[in-house]
Amino acid sequence: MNDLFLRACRRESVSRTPMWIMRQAGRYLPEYREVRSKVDFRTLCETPELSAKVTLQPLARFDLDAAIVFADIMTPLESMGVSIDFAPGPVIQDPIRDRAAVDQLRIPEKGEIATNTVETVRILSRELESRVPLIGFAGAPLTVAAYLVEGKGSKDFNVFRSFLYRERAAADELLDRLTQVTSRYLQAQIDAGAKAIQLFDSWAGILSARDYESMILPYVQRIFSSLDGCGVPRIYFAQDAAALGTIPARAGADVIGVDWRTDLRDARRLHGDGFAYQGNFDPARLRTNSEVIESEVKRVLESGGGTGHIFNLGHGILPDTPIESVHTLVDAVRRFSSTGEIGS
Ligand code: 1CP
Repeated sequence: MNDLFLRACRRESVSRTPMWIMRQAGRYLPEYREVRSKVDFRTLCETPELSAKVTLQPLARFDLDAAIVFADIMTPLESMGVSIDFAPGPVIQDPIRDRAAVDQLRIPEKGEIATNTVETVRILSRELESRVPLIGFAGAPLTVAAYLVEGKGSKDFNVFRSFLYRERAAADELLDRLTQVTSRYLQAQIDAGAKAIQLFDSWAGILSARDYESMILPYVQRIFSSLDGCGVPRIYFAQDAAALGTIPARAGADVIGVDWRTDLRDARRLHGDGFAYQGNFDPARLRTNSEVIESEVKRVLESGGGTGHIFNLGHGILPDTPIESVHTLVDAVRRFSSTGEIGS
């Protein structure tokens, strides 16, 4: 197996910087759109053969060093009794606004959570055995709770933030239930063969550091510490986290995902050499030209410092990204990081 990604997560020496792309399977790929023209998103996520097929699509086109199972951060919520539509982002039929709604959320056993996705992990880990590691994932408690309460995506999640400050007991109960289910779900993916896991905290940036630290961080810490000794690298990606200061480093992960707003050098200076770092090419820069892409790849590789750096985007790839740009990106990362000029 190509173990560059796992070696970089463990901060071991590598012959070149490994890379994968957040949301690497998805709408920018014509072969994904072809599958989606025949089935809706939920059916795609719930059919292991189809999710496995779509997971492998980007690997057939690009030389990537890891795969990530195709599912959504909302996928495990259905086993808690939540009804979700996708349009294309998650839409909650009955947003959670009070304690009674929280108390109705089921806390399923490990073997009952998103069983189809766990089966997909099982299929893929067999199929990828001699190729690249498979990453399992889940949404972080804040990010998932934000959708559940707001009811859909939002810029600032004002309804959710008000709920969090006003309904303290209900919010704590909600975060506690999500924490239990997320810990079990990640463990189920590891049991099924995932070689690393990533917690996506896409909306971490909506809270102040003080509020995040007192109201949210303990839950994230519980999730990561529940996986102590599981033997797989744990990645924490908190988007827009610059204002959160040292919080990402206190989550209990092995790898810190860095969005495009923060320089990787500054992240390393702040959190230290005890972590690997993942990121952080601005996905919007894939809509420029090869000159701009290549020079930015060089800059990101330099700021990543070589050892303990996994190249990635600073957030998910955008649906209107030209395929040619992704080829340019992948080739540039391989070329510039194998020369030995960058990092060591
Ligand atoms: O119409 C379609 O085909 C659905 C579009 C789509 C896709 C391809 C959605 C709805 N989810 C996904 C897959 C997905 N989502 C993956 C697997 C793909 C891969 O990485 O290769 C992953 C890891 C996610 C995770 C996810 N979903 C996050 C965290 C990562 C991030 O980008 O911040 C978030 C915030 C979501 C919510 C979500 N689900 C779908 C969309 C379009 C969104 C975001 C927009 C919104 O809130 O409306």
